[in-house]
Amino acid sequence: MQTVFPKGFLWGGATAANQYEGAYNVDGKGLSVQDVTPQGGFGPITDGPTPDNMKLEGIDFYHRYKEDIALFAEMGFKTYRTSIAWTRIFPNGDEAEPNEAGLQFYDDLFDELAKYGIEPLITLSHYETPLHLAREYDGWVNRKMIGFYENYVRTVFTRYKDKVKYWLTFNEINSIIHAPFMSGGIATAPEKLSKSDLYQACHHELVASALATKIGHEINPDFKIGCMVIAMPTYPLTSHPDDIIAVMEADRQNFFFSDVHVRGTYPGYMKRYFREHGIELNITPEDEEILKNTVDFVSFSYYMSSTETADPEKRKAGEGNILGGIHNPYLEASEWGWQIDPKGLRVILNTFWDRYQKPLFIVENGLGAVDQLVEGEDGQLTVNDDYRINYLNDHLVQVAEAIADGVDLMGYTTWGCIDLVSASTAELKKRYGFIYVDRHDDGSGTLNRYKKKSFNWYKEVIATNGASLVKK
Ligand code: BGP
Repeated sequence: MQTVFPKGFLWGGATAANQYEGAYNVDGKGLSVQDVTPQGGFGPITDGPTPDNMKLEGIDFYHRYKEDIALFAEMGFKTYRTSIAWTRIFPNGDEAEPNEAGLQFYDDLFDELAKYGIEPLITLSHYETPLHLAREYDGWVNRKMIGFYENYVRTVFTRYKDKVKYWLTFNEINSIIHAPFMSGGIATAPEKLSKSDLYQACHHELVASALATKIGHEINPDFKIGCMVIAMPTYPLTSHPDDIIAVMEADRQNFFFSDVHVRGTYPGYMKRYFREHGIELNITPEDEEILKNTVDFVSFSYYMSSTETADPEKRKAGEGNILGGIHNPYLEASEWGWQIDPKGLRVILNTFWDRYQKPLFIVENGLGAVDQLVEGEDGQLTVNDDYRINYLNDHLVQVAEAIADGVDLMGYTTWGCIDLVSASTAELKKRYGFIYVDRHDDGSGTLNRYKKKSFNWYKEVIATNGASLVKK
């Protein structure tokens, strides 16, 4: 295929500290909300860390990062997305002074990436709220969180100002609506959480995000700071006008977050939603000023589209994707029931571009699947993951279509470029990587790394800047 990917396109992979670093209590690290959710972000909360929690050890990236980064470099990564674990820097979250050992770890990690010319892309908060802040303050419901987050981001921006250029403020900030504990550190049970408290928490995160953008630009004007949202284009089940309105309203629950980040002010449709749902928010004039610090780019994860209808009967009948919506009869689904829709990626890229005219960055996309480790032709253990290659190829072909449409896209990082623990289910058997990690849900495994077939496939895609992709 003739490539349309621009020169300097940031090809790479994405991870998050809590899903792969392990070493959950090493070198002064504090506990985060992940250490008490052994069944994933939607599951029950335990009193403390339990041995069945696969995230405690992760894939031990903390001790193996040099070996893993060498493999990323071999694939030709131009960028690498990971998060800083807030609890390595501020173990409880409300301390005045940071933990030096935590800061040193990320210094070493960024130095290692620099050795290979790989540009770090750093998420400041990826579902890793310090547990103490969840328990003591009810997480982002509490306004004090803005100050704790400010202290944390100021510390890491200052420390890494010459090592990191690309930053994301909150991973999938709109997920707080679906998973208040994992995403917002909100300890109040969802059924007891009022809508006012939930949207107040959203507001606090939005203010904190804008404040981080402001502080970051003051510390280093060259920083590029983006928001990060779950992108999910919504389709109508039928052409009935009521279904079209249902789509518009569903979309707005997601667009709300990127609209505020890009426009620096609350959209009218959200003010109406608050009014009509009895949601009263405490928004100060200072908050309104801070929100005016808008992002440099919009980044997002893309796994699925969603389908909506206004018909309650059809709604009941059709179970859809993890984040709602109903079943789309035209799409197939992954083994975890996530409906696969490469063209939806072209749709959402165009939608965001038309809406914002801001550079975009796809920072997550990929297929979670069960992999089988087998002996390859060269005698080495490998995984013949043609299903993953097909999935990524088909999505990237649609990315190319969007670029041809005129979308300004900075880069593409596949999710879980090395196998890691799932966010939604905390399973290891849901694998996304180009690199297989020998670790299993019962805790067994050598932690050895093996290249899957997709490893060389992706290497070729990067080396040819997309020319090796196959348009079917
Ligand atoms: C996103 C999260 C990631 C990641 C991914 C895949 O929502 O930002 O942390 O895990 O989804 O989801 P899962 O791990 O549940 O398959």
